[in-house]
Amino acid sequence: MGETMALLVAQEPGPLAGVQSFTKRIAGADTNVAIGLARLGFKVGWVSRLGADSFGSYVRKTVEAEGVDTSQVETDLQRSTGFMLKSRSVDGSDPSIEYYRRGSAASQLSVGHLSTDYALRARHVHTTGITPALSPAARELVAHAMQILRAAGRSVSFDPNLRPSLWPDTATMRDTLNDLARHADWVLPGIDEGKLLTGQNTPADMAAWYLDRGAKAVVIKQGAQGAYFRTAAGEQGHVPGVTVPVVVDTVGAGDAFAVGIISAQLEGLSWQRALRRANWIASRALQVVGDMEGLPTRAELMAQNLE
Ligand code: KDG
Repeated sequence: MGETMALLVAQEPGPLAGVQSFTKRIAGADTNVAIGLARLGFKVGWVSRLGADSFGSYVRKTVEAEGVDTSQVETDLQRSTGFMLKSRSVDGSDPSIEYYRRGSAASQLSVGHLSTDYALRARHVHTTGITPALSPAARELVAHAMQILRAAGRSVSFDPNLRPSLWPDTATMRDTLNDLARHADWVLPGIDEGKLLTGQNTPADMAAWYLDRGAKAVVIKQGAQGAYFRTAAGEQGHVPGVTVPVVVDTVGAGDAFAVGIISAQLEGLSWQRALRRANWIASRALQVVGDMEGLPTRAELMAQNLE
């Protein structure tokens, strides 16, 4: 659940103000994960809101074409679909981003948008730290979804996905996200996010911090270095990253990683294998300009023989 926007990616490198041509795509952490899981053959639904505008129908059609159920995506006749601009990076550094999403249709998401019946048809819910940044009502929706799914014995994953520009200040972002993380089974921060959120310096200490607060497993993403995991059952390990010839765009790699973790866990694989799969899927996302174009199909995943 959460906001998906139209994305205008610069066709040429350089500061956004000087760019003349953009390519249209979609962007949204939640649909990146939903689409990744759908490509691997999972049945996935997305809960959201879109404006009654061309960006809205573009987003809806793109997500639907991937096989994700959009029956719970409401159309708002008054508010617009958000959109964002993304620059073209040439050296693998993070691109610059400009949001046009304040007051968007999705910013009005609230508890009332989640049908309990629909939610409880799911085995798993994935949430990110972006949706709770949209508005207090959207924050409540995320907490509610996590709570009802967890109470029903389903699994819940949470990627803090820090977007400081969407929060009033760092302390609010940190406290709100740590509060939400208490409802998650699997917490998936990047190493820099983990430092900021927990105040700990090592992946092991960051993981312990979340395990002490109720998580069943914590995976710390370490970029090119791979990822570290630790579980409440006492398992831990590090899986090295996958080297890529050239990093085209880093945005979406964390979502691709989540696709690997969630799919592998729902298939009953070990954490070690889940991280191996996640690292590989994330490495694909790094090699394309869009946020979700690199996500593999089941056949592409099988061809890797990652087991
Ligand atoms: O994780 C990648 C997404 O966050 C991206 O597709 C959209 O940057 C985005 C945002 O803030 O919603």
